[in-house]
Amino acid sequence: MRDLAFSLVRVLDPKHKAVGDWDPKLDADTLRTGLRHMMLLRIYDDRMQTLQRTGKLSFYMKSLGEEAVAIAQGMALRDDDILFPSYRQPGLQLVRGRDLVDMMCHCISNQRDNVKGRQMPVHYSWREGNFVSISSPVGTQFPQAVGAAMAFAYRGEENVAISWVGDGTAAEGDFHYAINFAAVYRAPVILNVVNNQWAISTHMNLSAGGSTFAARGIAYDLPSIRVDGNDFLALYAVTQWAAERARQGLGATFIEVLTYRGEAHSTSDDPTRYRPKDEWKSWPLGDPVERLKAHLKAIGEWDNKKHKALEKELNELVVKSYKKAEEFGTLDEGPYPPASTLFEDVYKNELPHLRKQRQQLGV
Ligand SMILES: Cc1ncc(C[n+]2csc(CCOP(=O)(O)OP(=O)(O)O)c2C)c(N)n1
Ligand SMILES: [Mg+2]
Repeated sequence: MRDLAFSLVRVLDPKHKAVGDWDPKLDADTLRTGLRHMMLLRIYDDRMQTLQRTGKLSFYMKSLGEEAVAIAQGMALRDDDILFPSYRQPGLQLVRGRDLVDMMCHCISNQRDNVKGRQMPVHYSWREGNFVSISSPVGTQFPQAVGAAMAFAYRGEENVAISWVGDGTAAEGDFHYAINFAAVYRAPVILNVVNNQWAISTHMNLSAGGSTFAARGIAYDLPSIRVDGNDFLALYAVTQWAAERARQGLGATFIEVLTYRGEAHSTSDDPTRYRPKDEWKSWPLGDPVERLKAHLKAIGEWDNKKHKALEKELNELVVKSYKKAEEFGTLDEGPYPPASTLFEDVYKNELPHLRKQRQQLGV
């Protein structure tokens, strides 16, 4: 399979038909579900970014242009497979049916925030969905996913662990520790590098080292595949293949997901300082939402009227969810989680210096 690390797996052709060996042959309902999740993610992102700009959230990060990554890859897995995402795959929660109100309460850091205001917005955590907390230091999730996969294997369980890091993060030590252990122990894990061309303002040329990211997996003797990250069907097929391999005890797969970060890195970034405005509209691999929509239309399973109606429905859902979320507190006025929660949930027994700090706070 060596060539797969240097080429590009694609299923959707220029006429929006599904072609080739990798066609996962999904039924129209599954495709429509994928489209719905991707559209919801985009609408949710737009609304949340606007709320940040009007002072209702402290910070936000969009997934624009990368919606297929979390949605297609998430849909190709089982709900009991464990997810170790970066901040760029919040869409996994939509696949697993998380309540939008809970996601919003987390971003506002209000009383219903399940991480009690201790994390930055977009650093979701959702135990019931097997969605492991996002960590700000990039890359820590990669070795954690390998460890979780090794635990599944020791216990004789069929589950798979999956993780994502960015192109910039692939220059971290954690990346190499993870793929080394994944290969040596044949861990049932899927390790993805989402090459969205940018690490904040640093272009991926500075971390790629002149070859593809997928090529790195070969050095570790891992099956390594480079896939079109804006092609819902290709992403689904490659992930399904990797998950089946892992479940059969054949070990880890390494995937480079080729895509483009459509928006700023975060609300603290201004990309017009380092790249042309709207550059993502010229990305040769197109827009993942538009491509799946065009495919559904090409096979006679979708039309513009249905699309408009769905857009309206999802817009209303997001607006309604935000109104509900605000009932549990706003960034400006609270109520917030009580200060005493700062000292809970980490240590089983209170440590002396923390007791002192808690007493100083008077909580
Ligand atoms: C260990 C560490 N170093 C630096 C940072 C600051 N930082 C946050 S995101 C980021 C860029 C990551 O880029 P990439 O891995 O390509 O992911 P993307 O944002 O493109 O999804 C950097 C440098 C950090 N959070 N953690
Ligand atoms: Mg990147």
